Amino acid sequence: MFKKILIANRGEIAVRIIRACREMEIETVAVYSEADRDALHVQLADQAVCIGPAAASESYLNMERLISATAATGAEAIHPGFGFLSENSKFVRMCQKCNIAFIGPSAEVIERMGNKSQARTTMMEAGVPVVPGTKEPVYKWEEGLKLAETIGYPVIVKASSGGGGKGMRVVTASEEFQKNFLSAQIESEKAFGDNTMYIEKYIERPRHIEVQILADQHGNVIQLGERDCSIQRRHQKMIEESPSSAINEEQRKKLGETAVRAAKAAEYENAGTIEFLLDKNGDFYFMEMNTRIQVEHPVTEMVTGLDLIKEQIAIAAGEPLSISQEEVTIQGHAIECRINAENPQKNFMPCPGRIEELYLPGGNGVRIDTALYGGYRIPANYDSMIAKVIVHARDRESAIRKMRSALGEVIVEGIDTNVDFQYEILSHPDYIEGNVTTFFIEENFA
Ligand code: MV4
Repeated sequence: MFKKILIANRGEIAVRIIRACREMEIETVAVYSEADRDALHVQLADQAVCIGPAAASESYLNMERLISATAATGAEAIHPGFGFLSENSKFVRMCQKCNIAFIGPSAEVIERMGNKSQARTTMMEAGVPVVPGTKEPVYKWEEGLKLAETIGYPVIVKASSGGGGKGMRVVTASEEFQKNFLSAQIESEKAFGDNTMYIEKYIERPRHIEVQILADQHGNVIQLGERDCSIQRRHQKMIEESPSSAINEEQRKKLGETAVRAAKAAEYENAGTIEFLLDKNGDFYFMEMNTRIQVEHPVTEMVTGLDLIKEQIAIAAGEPLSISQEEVTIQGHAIECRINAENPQKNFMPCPGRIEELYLPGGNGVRIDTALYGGYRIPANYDSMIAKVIVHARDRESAIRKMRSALGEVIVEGIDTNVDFQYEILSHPDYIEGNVTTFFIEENFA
């Protein structure tokens, strides 16, 4: 096992990783920017290294400085968390060259799944259901138009390098195709330096359902059930839960088996997520694979009793998975609400600042993942997510009640948060009934 790990991240996920390391008796090295001198992860780690100015590009995204900090402190591995360099194959290669273990999949797998058009082809060939659409990448709108006619409108044009909604356009009729294809392509060229596109049938009012995967270096691949992440706004998830109320046991079994098949086709290693779209007929289709630990991993931890960060570290150290598929059980229901420093009344404008007063709930089945403390000043340079409230109860209704109770106790003074907005969602009859799609927020809280 590793003796020392460097955590190339900040905020609640850095704290989460430090805690897992401490339980495993692994020493930790935090890195921080000049804006993060007072951050909690710096105080909790065994060692801390300043890696540059506030701008992420000069600190948390600066590969050379991260590698130097790893070498200087004698850490043997880097945990990237999520965001920042977590899905950067160049960084993985750099780690490899420097004899540092990257806690995540190989550079090749990151590239194979990062190219969404290639990922689609890989899945088609493995017999994983994908949305009807193109097999080969599309570069010219004329070529795309012909394919769109055979797929049938509405279609969705997507950038191969995309994700998170960038370089994506819905097209409802032939006359609209050219301009939408070209604007998606130009956006992709600008954002990713890649003009490779693909086209799919547009699934109307879908649900977003994803399956957690663990794969070790010994060929063991297991799935830990699904998460329903349909409650999101502008491609930012807000509430995630497990299991999904939208599928039955038969669909769940098929979904899990499909996810394992997908991970094997990708030759995956470490923790990963297979994302699916679920349509109104109950059919699901592969959408993308995420090659990192995700923000919402705690809901899977709550229903399985596993520690996904510890599993990630053990996998990277060459150990076998701690459990087999047969030993995995899903117990009860878990929900996560992301708490952001933002103002829902002002179009969710970010609201950094000093935490003047802080009280966070606890109690039976309530978990808080955060790096907040009273008096802490939230810097304006990074993501606005400041805490995750996760609850676990015997069933969905009890979990919703527990979440409302927990959110009702939260006190964060000095900044605006989305806590009340989250409470409103949890009180909405359609949410309570499980009658939601990825357009729930837009349709109900506009
Ligand atoms: C789709 C889709 C409908 N049909 N693909 C959005 C982000 C990107 N990862 C893929 N996305 C979508 N792809 C087809 N063929 C609808 C979406 C989509 C969506 C997906 C998941 C969660 C929220 C979403 C919000 C709007 C659109």
